[in-house]
Amino acid sequence: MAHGRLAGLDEIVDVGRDASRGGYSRHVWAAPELELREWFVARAAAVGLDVETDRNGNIWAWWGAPGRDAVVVGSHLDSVPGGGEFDGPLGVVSALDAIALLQAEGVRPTRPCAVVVFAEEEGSRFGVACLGSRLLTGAISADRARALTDADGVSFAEAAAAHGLDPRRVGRDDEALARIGVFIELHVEQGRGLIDLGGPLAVASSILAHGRWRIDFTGEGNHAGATRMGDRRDPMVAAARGILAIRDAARADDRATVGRIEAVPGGTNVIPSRVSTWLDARSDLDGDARALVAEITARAQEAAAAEGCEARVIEESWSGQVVFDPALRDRLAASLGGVPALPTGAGHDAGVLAGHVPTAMLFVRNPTGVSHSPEEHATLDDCVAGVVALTEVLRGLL
Ligand code: HGY
Ligand code: MN
Ligand code: MN
Repeated sequence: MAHGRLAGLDEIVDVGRDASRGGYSRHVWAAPELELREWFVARAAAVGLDVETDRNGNIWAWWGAPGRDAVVVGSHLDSVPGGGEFDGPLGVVSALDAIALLQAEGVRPTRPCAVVVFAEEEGSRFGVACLGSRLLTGAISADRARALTDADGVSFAEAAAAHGLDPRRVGRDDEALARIGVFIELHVEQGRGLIDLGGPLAVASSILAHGRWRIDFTGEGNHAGATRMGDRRDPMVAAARGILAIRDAARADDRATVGRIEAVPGGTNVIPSRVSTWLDARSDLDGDARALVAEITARAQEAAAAEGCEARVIEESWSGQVVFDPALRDRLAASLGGVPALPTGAGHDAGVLAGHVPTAMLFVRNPTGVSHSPEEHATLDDCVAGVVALTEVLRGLL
């Protein structure tokens, strides 16, 4: 097995390393993500591609003239807090490498072709995953997106304006969407699917229905020393009960996670007045995911009431189940010698686009089976196999 990494990944290996969390923190329009954008522009230019940023902050690198019915391939460069090296960048680097290989073979595309980098795929800064592709397709309204705020209270509109976009022009972009004839996203696999199957590559079959909800537990802020235990309405205790209830509400095939919690005002000697928890819930079918959240809502309210508190559940985003275009999936799998099809629990820009254009995904084996963590991995051999497969797929589409 070869060691090392694809040259493109090697070039960005130190960008956005997070010394306190481990891994990488590359949030949209923060310094590391801006550096990655610059790196992408330079690397795309080196392959002879013409780069433009659309009105939602997504970057497009065109091989030849932009136009309709294009073969578009790409992924994202942002990360979760303390994320891995491959989630996003592997798809971008592989796309550029695949085009360079086709150019070296003297291939002349018969239709337009572009590499795209979607903005804020993880929603780590503004809370809504796949924000760039949701804006492009109109899956989120421009008004709602403009009003989203980051942890410092900076709105998406303000951040967009500070980075060269016109916030009045963010939103559904029918012209950009009409250019996409087919979209292919290569991605590191994020579970154990390919470990279990013992192969380096798969195509995607489906994505779980999923969404994000903020659950606000409210009680009475008070003094940690002066308030007797029996006199408290402590939303931190309500949240603790609520989180256990969330775990208990989820069945084996569901996914329910609280990965983020915020106490207000957040002092060691202060009983909080509010505790916000963020729920990420997923299930195979839309109805199952909705039923899970309804069950969680009821249990959170019960848990809150037991502590004299209240719980309010606010939906922040929703993505229905995605079944990828079966004909395209099968065509890709066959062109790669019959690789397997795998479902995934992770969301992707490909999932957003799948409702609008024929879309497919290629997965590269992750030998740790771990993702959204510094432990995420892909061997050089498997990454090379991914680039070769993507090249083959593009050859068949161009
Ligand atoms: O959250 C997700 O599933 C994705 O990685 N954005
Ligand atoms: Mn991710
Ligand atoms: Mn990703």
